[in-house]
Amino acid sequence: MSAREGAAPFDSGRWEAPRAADLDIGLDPAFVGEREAARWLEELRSSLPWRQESIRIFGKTMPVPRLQSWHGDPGAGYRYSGLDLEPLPWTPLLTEIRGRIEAVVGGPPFNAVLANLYRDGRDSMGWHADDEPELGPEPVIASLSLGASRTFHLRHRTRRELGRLDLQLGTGSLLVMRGRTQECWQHALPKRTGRSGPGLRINLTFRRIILGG
Ligand SMILES: O=C(O)CCC(=O)C(=O)O
Ligand SMILES: [Mn+2]
Repeated sequence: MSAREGAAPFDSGRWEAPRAADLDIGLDPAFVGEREAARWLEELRSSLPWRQESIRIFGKTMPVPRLQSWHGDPGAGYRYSGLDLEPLPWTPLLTEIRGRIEAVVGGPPFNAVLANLYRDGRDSMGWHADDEPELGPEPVIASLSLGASRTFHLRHRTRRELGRLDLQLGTGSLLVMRGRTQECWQHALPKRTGRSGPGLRINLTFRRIILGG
């Protein structure tokens, strides 16, 4: 874990903090209770203007396998996998959730959030890191999961002998990634199919965009 000024270590009773080289993550599996998580899930599902974006991969335009909504302070624009996303305004619920997360994460305020909606187990996110230049060095990403539990994979970019780390992101869980995690590791949310595949899940990743960059 990189000990940086202002970042409390992930070692209180709240956090599970798997240790590996260049990894600085903490998971609170019960950041909010099930009832509140269910209420947030339903309100976000029904009120955010969910869109299915397209990205260009190897010259082909493909819809991303999930729905998204990008919110933030004015000017907190963001390029994501070749997409230019201008932020929509904060909603009262997103502002409330942001405050609750900032109270346990500390550090400067988050100024943007990417909301992802996974309709079922066929929706997914491929291997990537949240390492866009507008996030600056050693970004802090706080990721809240609501609804169906999904497996979250992590792998080191160069040291494949470290193997894959699998985290279960259940409803109401909060995953914080910081330090060199984005620089050195990638993460993914694989499809999970099968007869009793997972249902609806919403994930909110709060970020700090460096404005005017
Ligand atoms: O849905 C998740 O848990 C992952 C989301 C993610 O990695 C992202 O939005 O960059
Ligand atoms: Mn990510």
